[in-house]
Amino acid sequence: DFGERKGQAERMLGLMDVFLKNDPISLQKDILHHVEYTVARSRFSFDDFEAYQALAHSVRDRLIERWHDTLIHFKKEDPKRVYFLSLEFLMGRSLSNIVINLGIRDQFADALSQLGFDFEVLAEQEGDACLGNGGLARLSACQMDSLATLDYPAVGYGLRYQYGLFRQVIVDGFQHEQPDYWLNFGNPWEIERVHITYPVKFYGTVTDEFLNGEKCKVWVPGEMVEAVAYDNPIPGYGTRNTINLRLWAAKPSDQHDMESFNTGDYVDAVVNRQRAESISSILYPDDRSYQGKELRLKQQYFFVSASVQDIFRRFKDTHKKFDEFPEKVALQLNDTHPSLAIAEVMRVLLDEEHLSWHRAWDIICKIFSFTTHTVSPEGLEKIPVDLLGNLLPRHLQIIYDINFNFVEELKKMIGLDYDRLTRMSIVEEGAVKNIRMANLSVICSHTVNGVSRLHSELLRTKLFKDFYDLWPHKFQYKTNGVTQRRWIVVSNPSLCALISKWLGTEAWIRDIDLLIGLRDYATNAELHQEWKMVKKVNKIRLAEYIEAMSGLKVSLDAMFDVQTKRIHEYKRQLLNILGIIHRYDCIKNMYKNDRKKVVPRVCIIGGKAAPGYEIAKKIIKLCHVVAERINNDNDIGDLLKLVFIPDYNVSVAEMVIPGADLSQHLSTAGHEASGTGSMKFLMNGCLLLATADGSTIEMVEEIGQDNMFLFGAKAHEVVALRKKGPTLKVPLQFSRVVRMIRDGHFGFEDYFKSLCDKIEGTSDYFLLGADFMSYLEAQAAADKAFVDEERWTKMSILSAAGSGRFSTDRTIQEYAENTWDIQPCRCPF
Ligand code: 475
Repeated sequence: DFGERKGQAERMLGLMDVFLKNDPISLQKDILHHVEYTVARSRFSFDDFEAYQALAHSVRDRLIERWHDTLIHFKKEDPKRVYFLSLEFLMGRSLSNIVINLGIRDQFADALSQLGFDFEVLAEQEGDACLGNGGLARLSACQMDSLATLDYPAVGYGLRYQYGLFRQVIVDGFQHEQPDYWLNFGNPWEIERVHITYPVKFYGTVTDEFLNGEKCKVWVPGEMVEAVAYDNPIPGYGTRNTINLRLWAAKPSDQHDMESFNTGDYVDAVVNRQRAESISSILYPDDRSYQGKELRLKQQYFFVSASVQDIFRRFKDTHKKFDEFPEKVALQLNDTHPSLAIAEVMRVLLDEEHLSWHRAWDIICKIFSFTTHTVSPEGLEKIPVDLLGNLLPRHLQIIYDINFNFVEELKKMIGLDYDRLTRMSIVEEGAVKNIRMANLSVICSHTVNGVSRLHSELLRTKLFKDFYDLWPHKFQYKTNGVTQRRWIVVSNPSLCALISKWLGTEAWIRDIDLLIGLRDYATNAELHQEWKMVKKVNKIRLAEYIEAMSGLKVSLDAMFDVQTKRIHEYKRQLLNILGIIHRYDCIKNMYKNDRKKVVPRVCIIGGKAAPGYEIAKKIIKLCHVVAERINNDNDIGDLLKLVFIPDYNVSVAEMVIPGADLSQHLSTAGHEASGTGSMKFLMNGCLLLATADGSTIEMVEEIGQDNMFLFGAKAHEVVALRKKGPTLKVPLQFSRVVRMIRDGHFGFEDYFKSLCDKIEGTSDYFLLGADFMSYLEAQAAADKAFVDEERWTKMSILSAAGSGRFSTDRTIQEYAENTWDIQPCRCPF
């Protein structure tokens, strides 16, 4: 009875206020309410962590209001949505980011201080959500922030790993990995949706059956697990819009093996069921190599299948004809990791919705876009055919069919050029037959994006040249970005306030192009004073962290020189360490008087090595033995210090980046697809010492090469240099520092032998020797600039002022306009 229901609805509304209030008393009541009833502690006795929990729940309540409103608004408007599929999201902490985006940080801080708590202290209680490895994963997180802020109707899909990226602990200078069981203390930012579940099938066989006289394929699975949705609301800044990041967790399915319960051992059967959960239990910690592991493939299909079912369910709620699908759905593949979605959508359209191949394929070609984050051919994902055929027999058939049609078409276009046909085929023949996920993605996507201009050029001329020649129109690029909300507003509040003061507005937080206005004051003495103060405050914070962590006291007058990122040979942390040894050696050999001229440095290195990556682990150990030697040399004092920051993650980055004077980005040119760490440093007014690689090339265009320290071979020179190989003359300075390591100057000479072998003679693939002199020159230029305080500060201001192009707001806008074809859909306040 409608009348009665309406009456009830009115009564319910009467019982609740329309929205939660944000005045100090309401906030305090709310926090105490959660202390007592959610955290279940007495309101007269709770500690900082419990206060954090109560605070987080009060924030969560307000977040949920907006999230509901946004979802209802999207449902009503039914716009075309983008579904962002990524196996990794590196969110870090959420509290500060959320209250800032909701515009209620100060209200909460005031309310807390009246209760005797400090907002910042409570915010530090939160652990990081590390559901990703590195650049690719943090990019997804920044892009979600921009999608919400720019009001785009977007949904993120991923996996809810129970163990995030391993914690790095250093024992005697060696990396050890410890599990990151991050859900141990609960997660207030997720909403468990016990009723949003989908069955996901694995293994089994495919049979031909007849349905209404038509032959069709039926997949009879051998295993079934349940995907349960966990929703993570992502608020935009300066808007009510709050979008959804839906992460899937695996649970045993009720439809699964009923048989064994009737026949076998009950306890064994229950234990067996529980194994289903292992699918979403752990994040793979390798950020570049593929090992053809079944569990990894299961993870990929698990999250793809659940997401695709969810997308179809939403579409079918309001639409009948699948021809409208491309008008409502854009599917973004974040690298090839989710590319099974192509075969899965095809399977659903063919086998479940019974569309013809022709109609289904037509839809596929309109909905997928693909972004690749890699440069090297070895980085491209391959799946052994046997593995795929066993786990997903129907998908393998579909991929073979797609390939057959593609190769037939290709023959018509290019003739019987077998080499080229072999290269372009989705199936790689050989001792082990493989499915090339990148070829599948390129063939089935309407757009292929690179992550910087140089990267896109390398894709067109090298990695995907054959495809570019065929379909030039498919290839675009969107230079990466980072969100200024997290990387300035959250992590550097003093700089944030300073920028707003000088620009006379906070509008730059939504409209990053306004930052350029700082250029007008690049030589203003008053700004210089305030700018230096901000840097000092952040250096103090970083110095305190270093002391607490390692006991090392560092001088605030020294240049804080930082290189933090995953450890990789191509990123050349080793070049940095060799440079540090060289600097140490020079100081040692100086007359006492000359030492006065040395610019004091605190060199900071941080980053994780993939657990199986031996060379990377040796680099970490080398850093420690060199640090041990230098830091304990009384001859050196404050002139040089070396610190390794363990367990580098998002929250550590938020503290390190604002405190850096100089940051290093040393990848051999042509190897870093984009690089995003550099953008965070740039926004924080940190000067860059870098090669002309990835996005740095575009930074030079924004801030000018006078405001950066560039060095090293250019991408086009690298190939020629490698060819020269053995005839290349390596500088004496280089041989000398390598010899110091070999001769046991820092101990462990046997252990480091293979590391030294990798960079000497013909095996110096990443050209440390060839770039060494140029690197030292750039370092000398940085020293020279640093002693001229006025010049340095001006460069620093111009770096931040020129960083606007590197906001994900720009990246996302380009994706929306040129790749996804979606419009903003703003929820009314
Ligand atoms: C690039 N991660 C950066 C960044 O576009 C670039 C690979 C396999 C499995 C798990 N993770 C990965 C990456 O490939 C990755 O992080 N790539 C990085 O993506 C964002 O800025 O140059 O190396």
